[in-house]
Amino acid sequence: MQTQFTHIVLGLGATGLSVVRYLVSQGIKPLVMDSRRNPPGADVLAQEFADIELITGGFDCRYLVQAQQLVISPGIAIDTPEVRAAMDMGIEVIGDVELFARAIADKKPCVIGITGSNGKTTVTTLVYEMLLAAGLKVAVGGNIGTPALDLLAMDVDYYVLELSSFQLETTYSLNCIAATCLNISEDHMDRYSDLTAYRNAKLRLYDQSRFIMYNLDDELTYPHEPMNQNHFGLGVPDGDAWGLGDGKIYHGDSDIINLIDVALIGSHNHGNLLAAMALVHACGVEKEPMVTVAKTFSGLSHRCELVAVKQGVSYINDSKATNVGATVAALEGLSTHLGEVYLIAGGDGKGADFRPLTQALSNVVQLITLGRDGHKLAKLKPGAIEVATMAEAVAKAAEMAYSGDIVLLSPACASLDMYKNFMARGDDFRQLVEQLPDGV
Ligand code: UMA
Ligand code: ADP
Repeated sequence: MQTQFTHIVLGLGATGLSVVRYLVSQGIKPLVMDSRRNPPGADVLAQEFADIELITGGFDCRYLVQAQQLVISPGIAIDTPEVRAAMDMGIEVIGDVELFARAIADKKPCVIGITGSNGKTTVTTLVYEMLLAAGLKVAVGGNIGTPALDLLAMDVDYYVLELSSFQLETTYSLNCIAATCLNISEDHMDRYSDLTAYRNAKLRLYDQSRFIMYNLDDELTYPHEPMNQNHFGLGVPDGDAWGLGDGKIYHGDSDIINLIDVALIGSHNHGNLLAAMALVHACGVEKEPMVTVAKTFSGLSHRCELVAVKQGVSYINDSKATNVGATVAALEGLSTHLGEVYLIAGGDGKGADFRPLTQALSNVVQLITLGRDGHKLAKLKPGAIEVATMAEAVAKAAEMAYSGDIVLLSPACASLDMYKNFMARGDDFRQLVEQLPDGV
């Protein structure tokens, strides 16, 4: 007779492993399933939990229909037929962040939640750094890397969570002290029927927050109905809002810092800084720790990062630009640059409509495309050059660019058709650039 399992963990990546660890710590012995033949967590599972059963290569409905709860990883679509069938039978399907929310429901630490199409990791890191600078005990996790459940062991005042739309789809009771949706632009269209469905997944965060910050410059971030809310934006702030005026960051009519003293560059990053300041302000943090971080935090690797200047040409690695909105932000940020811009783009477009890039491409003198959807991007710009490898792309750009120009890798696509992840893509770019001759 087949063993019955009350809890089934779907997916055995970083999230699945964290869920197994948590359930076992609660005295529950789950069954694990993954649709991949060789899921990445299989070795660790065998080492740490030799008695936990793993089924690979698919989701076995015979077990699913007998379970009480399925804990699903973000990489698995909730519309997967086996999962949908279980839900239709009334079986509870939740994600790791919901388990985390239930685990801390009666505890002291507060959660700050950050979502949006772009800027999540930057804002999550800024908030984390500002809370640390204020002398608080903080843990950071979620989509940024460490699964939320792996943070539970830490003794903290705040959890700062980066939340993807996938994670929010299966989260119901997070109860954040403060949260934001930074912006909404097309992403993950291979998982959503349309932009509205994607937006609705993101805005689920608002219903699970006691205070929300939306982006005045992006109507898609506005809450469906009035809430306990405030906003940030790149214009002069009204009332108690956060904004910019005469070269400074303002909270209402109090100035916080001159933009000239801010280490991050680009107007999108000024928006990120405003959001971070507003979130920590809602947690009672004073101006000084915000200013300290604003003066020193110059950005994360692979996000509009200057990797080298070769023969007067600046090479910028923006490999984390995995959607159109991020590439538009990078090109707009360079629009006042005096030299020419050479753009290397392409990869797995995740079903995106690339046309919103067209206007921003007017700042680009030469588009060089690669990857699975490179040919689609190439259609947007007359004279675009299609290449097969990053080495060819860098060589082509280096051959054409002159001193004072910029070569920007900002793919507007995921990397998975050519690389393990966006970091590997950015590292490849950087290494190729480093091999270029220095000379003048
Ligand atoms: N997969 C299968 N079958 C399965 C399970 C997964 O094919 O049964 C595939 C998925 O389609 C996906 C990959 O395996 O391509 C990884 O999925 P996963 O859910 O096992 O991923 P984890 O290793 O648990 O990592 C997840 C997040 N990954 C995704 O949402 C795809 C990580 O975000 C996150 O850091 C981690 O949990 C901890 O919370 C990564 C990401 O790409 C960085 N996120 C997307 C993004 O930022 O755009 C949303
Ligand atoms: P996420 O975690 O949402 O992917 P990151 O901070 O890692 O966000 O940045 C991802 C990409 O988006 C990078 O290319 C970065 O330059 C760009 N970016 C960062 N903030 C914003 C923003 N507010 N609006 C548009 N693009 C942004």
